[in-house]
Amino acid sequence: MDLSELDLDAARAAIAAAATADELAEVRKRFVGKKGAVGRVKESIKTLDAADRPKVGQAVNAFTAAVEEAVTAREAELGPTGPTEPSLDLTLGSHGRGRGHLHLVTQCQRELEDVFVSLGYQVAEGPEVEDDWHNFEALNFPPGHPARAMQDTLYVDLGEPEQVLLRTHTSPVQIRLMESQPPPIYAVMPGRTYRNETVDARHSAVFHQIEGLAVDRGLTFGDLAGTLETFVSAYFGKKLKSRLLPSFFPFTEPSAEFAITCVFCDGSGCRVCSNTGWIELGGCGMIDPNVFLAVGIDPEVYTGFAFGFGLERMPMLRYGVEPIKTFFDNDVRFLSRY
Ligand code: FA5
Repeated sequence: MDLSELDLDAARAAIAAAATADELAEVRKRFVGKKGAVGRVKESIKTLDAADRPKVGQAVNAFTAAVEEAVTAREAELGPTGPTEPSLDLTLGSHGRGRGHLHLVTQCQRELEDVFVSLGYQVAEGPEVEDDWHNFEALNFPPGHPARAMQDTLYVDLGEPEQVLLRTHTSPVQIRLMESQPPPIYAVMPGRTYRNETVDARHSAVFHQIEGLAVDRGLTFGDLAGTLETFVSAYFGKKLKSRLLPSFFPFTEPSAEFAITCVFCDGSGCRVCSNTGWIELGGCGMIDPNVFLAVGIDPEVYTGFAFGFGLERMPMLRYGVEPIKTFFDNDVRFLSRY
């Protein structure tokens, strides 16, 4: 872990020296990009003791915010195309050359990753084409288990029949993490997921989830509820009403469903929430001992919790975007608005 990489004076000097928008974008990447200083420090957070992670996470967030602020100020000085030599202006009409920006789902993903990094979590990813072991069996869905029918699976025509599939949720990344590192583990795992599902106002066949996993000694359902509250209020503010209801997932026991009041009807019932007044954000629960046994973790020593939330549903509720297909239509009016 080399915190000297987060050198704000050096970043500010480089930003001030950038003479064009392209140079500025390069400098930004060098300091806060995935492969830049921030990316490297975030990557090495997982090597730290759990107790040291929040401090480093907060340092990363403070550094990122200060660099972004300096970049925005420099962008304003340079203008959209950088300083220009006096020349003949051949621009037609008043259409400027707009800059692109991150998609709303990516913005939401990054915002949530930052919340969890500041809680000491690592960010991990897994493959979208999965095998049956990671997507189902290690998660305590044995072959023929009726709960498999809850996830309308799209199979890939590879290898043995029905052994390779497009992952139906981000939970297989939990298995990959637990197979590859010993506890304590605190991780979030965002990514794209696929289901052979009928599209409606809040369901899509391709969507994103963000998974959370914590494995340590002595974790309880109270830790899970507190973590959910922290991240939901960080994204939505404290105003929304939420509820946890008993539910079932083969890989958690007890399991719960987390929902917040439908913002489209204020809880009175509408098309988007199927007249229930609530929109489910995700499922959660305490890791089932069978899952620990499948990955070689001793359930007598460790406990853990996990959750998996639909990513699109968060900006849907924060900004009142519906139906969910709006996120995938690529209508430039939607893209440029958020
Ligand atoms: C799961 O996918 C579990 N893996 C969640 C979980 C993780 C439970 C860890 C316990 C521990 P579920 O099928 O309910 O659960 O999906 C979770 C969330 O994904 C839903 O609440 C919803 O917000 C989102 N989601 C599910 N299907 C769709 C869909 N077709 N379109 C958009 N979002 C969806």
